[in-house]
Amino acid sequence: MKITDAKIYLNSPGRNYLTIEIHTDEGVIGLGDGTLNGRELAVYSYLKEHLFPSLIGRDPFDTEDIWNFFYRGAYWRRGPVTMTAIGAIDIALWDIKAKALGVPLYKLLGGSSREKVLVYCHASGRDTDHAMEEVAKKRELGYKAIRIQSGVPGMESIYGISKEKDSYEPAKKGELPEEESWNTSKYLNFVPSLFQRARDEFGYDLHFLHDCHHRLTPNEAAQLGKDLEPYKLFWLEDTVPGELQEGLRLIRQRTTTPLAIGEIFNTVYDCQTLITEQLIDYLRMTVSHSGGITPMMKIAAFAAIYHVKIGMHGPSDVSPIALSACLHVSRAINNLGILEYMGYSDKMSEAFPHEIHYKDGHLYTGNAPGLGVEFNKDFAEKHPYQKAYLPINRLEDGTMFHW
Ligand code: GCO
Ligand code: MG
Repeated sequence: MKITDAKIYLNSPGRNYLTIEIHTDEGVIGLGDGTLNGRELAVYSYLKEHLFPSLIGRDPFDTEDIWNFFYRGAYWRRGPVTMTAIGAIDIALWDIKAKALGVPLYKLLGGSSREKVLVYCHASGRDTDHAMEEVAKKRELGYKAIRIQSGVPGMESIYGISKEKDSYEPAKKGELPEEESWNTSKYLNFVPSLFQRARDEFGYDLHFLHDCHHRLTPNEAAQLGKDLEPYKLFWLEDTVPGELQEGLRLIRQRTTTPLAIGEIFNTVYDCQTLITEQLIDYLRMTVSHSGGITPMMKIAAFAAIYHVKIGMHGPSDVSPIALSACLHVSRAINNLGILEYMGYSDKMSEAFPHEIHYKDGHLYTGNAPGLGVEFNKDFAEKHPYQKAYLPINRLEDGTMFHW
């Protein structure tokens, strides 16, 4: 089998998604997702100008060599743009392999370790009362694990909360990023009361999660982790910025609240210390931003040796193509923790008809060969790309801060 063509599409059926198709001489077409929220055009040109030309004539079954060709062969390694571009191609090649062999993708990744994959959804409230209403709604839908975010008294805006809607999409359309502001003390004083209320109202049967979105120092994170210990979180996510792996050592020594991090990592070199020193409980790297299925399977196996479980990032800023790749990997690996799932609108499912199926707190793959996702180009092309950016964040005195 030989690759004959590679095509790229950037559409916005609700939000911007970058989709690729890899064509073969046997008529099998593989789909990949290269969406990188707010940086889509950089991935677009990296793929089109620098990677696609080298694909033509290659055997799509040679995923290991093709991956290494793009990773090692560029000389300039790593980084979210590069790794997301390589990831899109790798996902599409695995889709081709599974389609050509007539099996769902997980069958090529070690087969089924479980029939269904535990997922967590989001409950986002403008204040505690609203957050509790959202938790109740999600529990009604059968979710067993719920991430709770809430507006904080005295703060204008915060990660995870939309002023207008119950759901939250962080990227805002426009030519420039929006600005938010932040106050760590107000946040730290508030969050424990949110989870106390959640446990008082819902008991201990549901799993609760929380995302700090990289805004704390290690000591602040340790304080929060200790304050939250009575409420038995499933995990506390992204406490500190992810670049400094040693930071997690300080947090780990001081709290037993389980720690998760990794959505902005793109190679194993972002987390090898976190894994080998067992500084985290859950690694949140996602397939498309980490160079694809080829490296993700290796990273999962490496993490398994050190008792670290995989809890992949799967928000709506990956399309159903990448989410399906995460789902098949999650079904196959032994050390699954959980998978993030926000669902897709009807419009999105029309653009990407898919077999991903939610029931009673879990996601199911289908049995179609490959990823089980299609791309409805005609529909998607009616919704052209619109520039959108993630916000930036400043402290209340104007100092530039982490978003
Ligand atoms: C999560 C993430 C997202 C990110 C988003 C940025 O845990 O789902 O933190 O909400 O903010 O992926 O594009
Ligand atoms: Mg997060």
